[in-house]
Amino acid sequence: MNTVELAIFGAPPAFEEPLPVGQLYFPEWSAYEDAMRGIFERQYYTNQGPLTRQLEQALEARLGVRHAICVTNATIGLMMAADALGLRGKVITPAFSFIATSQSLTWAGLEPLFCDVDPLTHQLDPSRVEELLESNDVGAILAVNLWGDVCAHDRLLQLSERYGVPLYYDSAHAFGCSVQGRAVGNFGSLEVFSFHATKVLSAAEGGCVCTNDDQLAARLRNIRSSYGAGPAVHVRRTANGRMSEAQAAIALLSLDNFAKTLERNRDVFAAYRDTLAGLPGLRLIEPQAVSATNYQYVVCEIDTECFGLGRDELQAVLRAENVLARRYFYPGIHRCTPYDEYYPQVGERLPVTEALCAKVLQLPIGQSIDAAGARRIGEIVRTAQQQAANVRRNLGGLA
Ligand code: T4K
Repeated sequence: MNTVELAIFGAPPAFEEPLPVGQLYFPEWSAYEDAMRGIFERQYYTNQGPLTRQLEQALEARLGVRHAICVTNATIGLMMAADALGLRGKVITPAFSFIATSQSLTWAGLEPLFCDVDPLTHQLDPSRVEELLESNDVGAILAVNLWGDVCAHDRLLQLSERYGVPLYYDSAHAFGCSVQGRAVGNFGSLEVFSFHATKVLSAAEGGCVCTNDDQLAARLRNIRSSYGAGPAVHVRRTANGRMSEAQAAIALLSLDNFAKTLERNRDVFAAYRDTLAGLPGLRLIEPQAVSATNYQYVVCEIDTECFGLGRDELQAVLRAENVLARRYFYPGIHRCTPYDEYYPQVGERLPVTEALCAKVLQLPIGQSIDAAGARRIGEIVRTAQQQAANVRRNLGGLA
């Protein structure tokens, strides 16, 4: 393995252009132009247009799910889901997630009941879920399928049935994953995907709620459209969660390219795995519970003592190389506004979340990087570890 000259010591940055962490797939210009021309010619821009319907059918067929309801973004999909499920009160959910997970509950008038996660997989810990169900009046479980992996669904389902509370999923990170041949999108009462530009299937902005429950789907379709839509069913209130035709067009093109996206991600992930293998104090998180993953994120844990540098120091080293590694998720949701004010002491019962927020670092994957780039980043990380004492001195004691 090569040792490289580090930019923090004055070498030129390893990459000329900044390398972001997200997927950032965008179609070829000519395909994009054709799709936009079609929309202009039809003069039908939103409100369940032909491309949105086509996308929903393609998603239903691909996932083997009865209903795929496309929405503006996953955040509003999660808000609509909480209303469609008729939830009240406290909802068990991880604080180790993107803040949108909990914000969806707050917007729906619900209270997130933060639950700790598994230290190895980072997914919601069913034992901690059970403790919270025992000691609280709980309205639902909102689990998050993180990092192209999934939660311990069977155990969560048992708990949801035993305590009579619905189980639903924020699957913003899990499009394209499956568990023993069953596509993610078919688990729990419903699942919500994100099609944000940083996600493996992109509509630039967008999302989708999937369910096999006809009644729930009818409610979701009504909530999505301000005047209601489809068969008249009772809903508490409606919103505007509609996906535009431009978003649907991009998502359809992204879906056409999906096999290539997965192949590229697999190669990049394998290159990271090879170059980072055996590095003291660094653990690369590998999806555990899925039979197929999307490799949407490259997540590392940095153990400061063993690696010789802290996570933030390594991030500074990488930034100097134009590698925009991110600290997803930092801080934990429980330490963000307004939750830090609502629940100031909650960190005490989230020791795993607290530890992960201090040591997790996300490396680039997606369109802006190939396997050679991933190897280069791996070599930078390896060199930083080998020269940890000098790096630390140079950075001047960054935490
Ligand atoms: N649940 C979970 C578990 C989630 O992770 C998310 C979203 C949601 C729910 C909600 O889904 P949506 O409502 O968003 O559909 C990003 C994404 O905006 C967000 O979608 C994602 N999770 C989250 C994990 O990451 P930021 O604020 O960290 O992204 P941002 O804008 O800093 O972009 C990341 C990097 O990519 C930067 O270096 C800039 C670069 N970039 C970004 C965009 C959008 C580009 O170069 N071009 C671009 O177009 O949240």
